[in-house]
Amino acid sequence: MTELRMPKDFLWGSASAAYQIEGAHKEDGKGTSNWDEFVQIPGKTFKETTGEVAVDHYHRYKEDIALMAEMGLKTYRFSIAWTRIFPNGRGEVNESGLEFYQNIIDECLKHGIEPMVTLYHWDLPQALVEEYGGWESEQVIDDYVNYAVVLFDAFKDKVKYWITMNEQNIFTTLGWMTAQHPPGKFDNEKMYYVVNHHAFLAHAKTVLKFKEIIPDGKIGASFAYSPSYAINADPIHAMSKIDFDNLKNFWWMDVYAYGRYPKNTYRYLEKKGVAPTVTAEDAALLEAAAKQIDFMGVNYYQTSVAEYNPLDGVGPYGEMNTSGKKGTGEITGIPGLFKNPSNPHLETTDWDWTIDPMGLRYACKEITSRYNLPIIISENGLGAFDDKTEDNQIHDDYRIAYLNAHVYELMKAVDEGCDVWAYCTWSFTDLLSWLNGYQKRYGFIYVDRDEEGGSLDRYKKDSFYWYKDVIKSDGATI
Ligand code: BGP
Repeated sequence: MTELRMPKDFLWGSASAAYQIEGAHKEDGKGTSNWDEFVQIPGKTFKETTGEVAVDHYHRYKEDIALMAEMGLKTYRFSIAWTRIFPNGRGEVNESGLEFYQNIIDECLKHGIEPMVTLYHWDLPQALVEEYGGWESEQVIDDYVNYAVVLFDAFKDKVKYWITMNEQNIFTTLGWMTAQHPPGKFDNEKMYYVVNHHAFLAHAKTVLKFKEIIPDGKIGASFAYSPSYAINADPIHAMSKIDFDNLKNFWWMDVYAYGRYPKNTYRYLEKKGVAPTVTAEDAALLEAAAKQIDFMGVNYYQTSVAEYNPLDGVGPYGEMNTSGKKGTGEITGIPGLFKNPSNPHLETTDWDWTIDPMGLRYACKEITSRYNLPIIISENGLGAFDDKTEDNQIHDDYRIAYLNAHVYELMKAVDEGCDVWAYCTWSFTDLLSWLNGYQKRYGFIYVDRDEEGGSLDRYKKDSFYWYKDVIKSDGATI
C-alpha cells in the first residue's frame, strides 16, 4: 500500500497491435501485409507461427472490450491495419475496414473507455513493398500521410489520442540490420538510416496534418526506450553510455522532440558514410512537427548497461532468445563504442529481458529533463509462461509483482514532477508475439491457444483482478 495516488483522470490502460490479435487475415477486403508474407518464410518465427487467426479479436472484439469494461480500463490502445483501410496501400478506401475500427471505437466509447489509436504498428501493405520497396522509397511518405488523413477524417470526433509510429527503432533495426522482421535485410546500415529518415518525415508530415484536422487532439510517437547505466564510474564507460544513448535512444527521441539528429552521432555516421541526407526542407519539416507533438510515447521493458567495447570486441549481431530458455541470448555491441552486458544487480525474464522497475522512473525523469514533454507509457509488461489449472485459474503472481513494482515507480515519477498521462500495459489479452509464438504471454486475459491452435476461449488471470483494484483505487492498492 502506498500513500501516493494517481490523479482521477489518469488513463490506466492496456495495449495491443492489429497483427498480433485480429486474425481474419483475408476477411472483408483486407489486403496482404509485409508480415502476412514474411511469416511464410521458414524459420523466421517461433514454430512458424502466424497472425492468420491470432487470438481472433476480429470476431471477438465485443467480448474483449466487455472484459476491459468489467476491469474498469480507462484507455485501450490498439493499432489499425493499413491493409484493412487500403488493401493496396492507397487508392480506394475499403469501407468495411473502416467500419471494423468504427465498431471498436464505438464499443470502447459505449463503455467509457478512451480509444488510443496507433497508426502504424509494423504491418505495411505488401503492395507498396512490391511497387517501390516500402519504407526504402520516399514515395511511402505521401501514402502514409494519405492513409493517416483518412483515419483522422473518419474518427476526428471520437478519438483524441493518436500515435504515429510504434517503435520505429525496432522495426527498422530488425528489418534492415538483423533480418528478423520484414523485409529481412541484413547489415544494410546505409538503407537503415534512409528508411528511418523516411519514417521521420512521414511522422512529421502527419503531425502537421493532424493539427489541421483535429486541433484539440493529442499526437506523438511511441519509442522503445531502453535507458542506460554505465557499468561503473570509469570515464571510458561513461563515454560509452553517452555514445549508446545518442545512437540508440536520442537518435529517435531528439527528432520527435527537437526535429534534429544528435550532432555527435550524425558526425560518427557521416565518417562511416551512412548518415542520412537531410535537406533544408526536411530540417524545416522535422522542426515544425517537433514543435507540435503533444507527448512522448514510451514502450518501456528494460534498461541497458553500457561498457566500453574495443575495436576487436563484440559486434551488433548475436543470438536472440526467442525460446524462453534463460541465458540463450548473446551480448552485442558496436566495436569502438559500447557493448551491453547484463546487469549483475537485476533479474531477467525467461527471455533474458532485464527486469528494472526503477528504470521506468529513470526513463520518465530523463524525458522530463531533456524534452519537457508529457509522457504516455504506451507499453510495459512481462512476457512469461502461464499455466491454466484444471479449474481454469491462472495464478500469475509473478506478473502482478512485475507490474506492481513498475506502477509504483511510475507513481513516484509523477510525485517527483513528471507529467504522465497514461500507462498501458502490454497486453490486455494474450496475443501473438512477433518472434516468440503464443507461449510468451503478456495478458490479463488468458487465451486458450498455443502454436498449434486452441479453443480461443478467454479466462481471467489473477492479474486481471489486481489491475481492477489498482484502477479503482487510483493506485492506492500498489
Ligand atoms: C514491443 C512491441 C509489441 C510487443 C512487445 C513485446 O516491442 O511494440 O508489439 O510485441 O514489444 O515484445 P515480444 O512480443 O517480442 O515479447
